[in-house]
Amino acid sequence: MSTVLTHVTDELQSIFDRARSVAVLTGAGISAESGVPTFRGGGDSEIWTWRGRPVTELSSAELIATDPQLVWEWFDYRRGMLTSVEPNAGHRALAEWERRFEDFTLVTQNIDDLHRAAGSLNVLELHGNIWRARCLRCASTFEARESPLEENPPRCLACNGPARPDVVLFGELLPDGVFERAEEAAARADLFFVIGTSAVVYPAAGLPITAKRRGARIIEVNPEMTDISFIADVTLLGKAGELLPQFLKERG
Ligand code: BV8
Ligand code: ZN
Repeated sequence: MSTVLTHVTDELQSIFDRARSVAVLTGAGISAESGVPTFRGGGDSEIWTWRGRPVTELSSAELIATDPQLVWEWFDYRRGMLTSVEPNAGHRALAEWERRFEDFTLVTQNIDDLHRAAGSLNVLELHGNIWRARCLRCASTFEARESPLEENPPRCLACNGPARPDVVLFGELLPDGVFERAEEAAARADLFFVIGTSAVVYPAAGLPITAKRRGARIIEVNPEMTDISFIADVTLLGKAGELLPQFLKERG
């Protein structure tokens, strides 16, 4: 069972300062303080629904095969929300951590691009990116930032074919290579942070388990206990935007 703390103690700080290889897995919770809805809204509250349908149905391989225009309307709605949000102190702290450690890997389940907007340079996006589209005809990908969409579906810049969101939907495989690189980082980490995720979606949620098995110390950052708390050495109970910057504070 993990030690539950509500702030960064001197002992936790020295574990952080001594770490040689750090990996971080983030989920929707790290964007919550930017005003982006999470999928499960915290606690065991209902999963996020839109037009009466749950995210697991709206973001699914099944629905994009049967109703791609509805899936684009759902992503257009979410893109519309993201045009007015900024990264928060939690995102910015992780961008600073990247500069502090010789071996640092940031893995995110989020598709909101906020880590990159906060200055993180090397981000492994397990589930793709809401601002990128992929052509169904020639498979080329391109930035599609207009919000709202001018055309549904957007047309490929190369061949004018119909495009889909370049996002991994439920029931779809992750992009080649990304998960393998994330697993390598988890396997060599001596310190692994699990931040803002309910850890129910696989294969992402398997990364802290790999890290633990290979000897990493696991620190969870979340206002509530989760499915992964049982393998955490420490659960920092609280908000990422308040807790992550504490690791960067100069200590007297
Ligand atoms: C795969 C992009 C192999 C889209 C996402 C039955 C049918 C079909 C599939 C499955 C099935 N059963 C299991 C599966 C596999 C499935 C899965 O795991 N399903 C779950 C629901 C059980 N996985 C897949 O399908 C994956 N692919 O398995 O491929 C395969 C292929 C074909 C056939 C068979 C096998 C692909 C999964 C990727 C799906 N795409 N995102 C989109 O964004 O719309 S997943 C999406 O949901 C997110 O990316 C993320 O991964 C997940 C949401 O989880 P969280 O990020 O954790 O968010 P959540 O709201 O749950 O939690 C937020 C947390 O933050 C909370 O704990 C809260 O307390 C905390 N918090 C709140 N505020 C703060 C905070 N923390 C810190 N600070 C705060 N301020
Ligand atoms: Zn094309």
